[in-house]
Amino acid sequence: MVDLRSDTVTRPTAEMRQAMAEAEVGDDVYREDPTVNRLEQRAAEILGKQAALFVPSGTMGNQIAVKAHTEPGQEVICEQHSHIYNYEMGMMAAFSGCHAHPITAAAGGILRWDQIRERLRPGIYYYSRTGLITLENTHNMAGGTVCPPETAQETCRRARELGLPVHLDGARIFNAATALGRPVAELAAPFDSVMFCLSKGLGAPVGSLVAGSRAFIDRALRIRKMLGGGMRQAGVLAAAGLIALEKHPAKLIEDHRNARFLAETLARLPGLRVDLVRVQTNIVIVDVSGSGLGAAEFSQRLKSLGVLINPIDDRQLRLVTHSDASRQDCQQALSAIAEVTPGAVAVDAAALAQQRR
Ligand code: TLP
Repeated sequence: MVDLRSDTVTRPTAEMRQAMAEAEVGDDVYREDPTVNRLEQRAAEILGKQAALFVPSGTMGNQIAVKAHTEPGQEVICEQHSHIYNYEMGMMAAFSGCHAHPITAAAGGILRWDQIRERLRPGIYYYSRTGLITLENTHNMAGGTVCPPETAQETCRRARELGLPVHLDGARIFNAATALGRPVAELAAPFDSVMFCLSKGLGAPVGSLVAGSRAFIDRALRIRKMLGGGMRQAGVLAAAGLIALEKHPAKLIEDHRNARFLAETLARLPGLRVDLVRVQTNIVIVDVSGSGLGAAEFSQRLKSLGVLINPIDDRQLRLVTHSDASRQDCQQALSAIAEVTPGAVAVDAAALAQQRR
């Protein structure tokens, strides 16, 4: 099977498995796991923050940040198609007692300060107060788009002037940094807190980190425990995470090239539409409605040809490249897509690849 459902599907490398087997461990609830401590320290250094905390998932990392920054009854500003709003089971309400104030950004999913400013609540006592602003970089459902650093900087600067914290869902911040050719620390710098995932493009089997000030992480530690996220000998997981952090950022460029290759080839197939401007990292969203098939049916047919690609709505599929999907796997996926697309000319993906070299 070629699996382009997500970059979460990667298996740990041999090097990760060996490091996991040999990891020095202790009880992390007592903060005595040396490998977890090392991972947290490295993550904080790379992000340029005072401290970081290892958490089992990106969802937990985001929700810890919401709880740490807010009080019940407040509003959290987020983008309409963001992960924190759509795919975290309403946890900001269920756990933090906050409600989401979603704002629809333009097609690229990039929220700008002028849009946010209009939605801030005035300081009248009977309004629900804005407690937190969240941004997402890269923006998953907009197609892995990168937030321009100046846009994020402006939002954070203006929010700080008003005493409002800003959290970054940076599940794929390393992809953003790769696309921009800038250090991750520079993209993380303006934010009060940042969550990033080891288990996506960085290839680790489990885990994410939240990073911020020492005081924020002290609060986050307590909240992680409230959620049952104290993980004891978690060094076996952190060991893989350390390799992900040191070795995998350099590999992301390959995932981005593969996504570009997929997108450009798909854009030439009759019946399919891809917005190439939005293909900036490792995600490709393709509208298959012109093929006469719905996205679910399209996905089912691909599965029968050995290719896994998920629909994200009735019309669109999302393809995500990662370190376990080679250029050849992408070519195989393209051939299957060409076969499923009625009226599509057969695509010789290999020949196309040759042309591009
Ligand atoms: N994204 C997953 C799915 O849940 C959609 C994926 O396959 O892309 N923030 C962003 C931007 C994400 O894309 C995800 C996961 C998360 C947070 C949550 O991370 P996990 O799955 O570790 O809880």
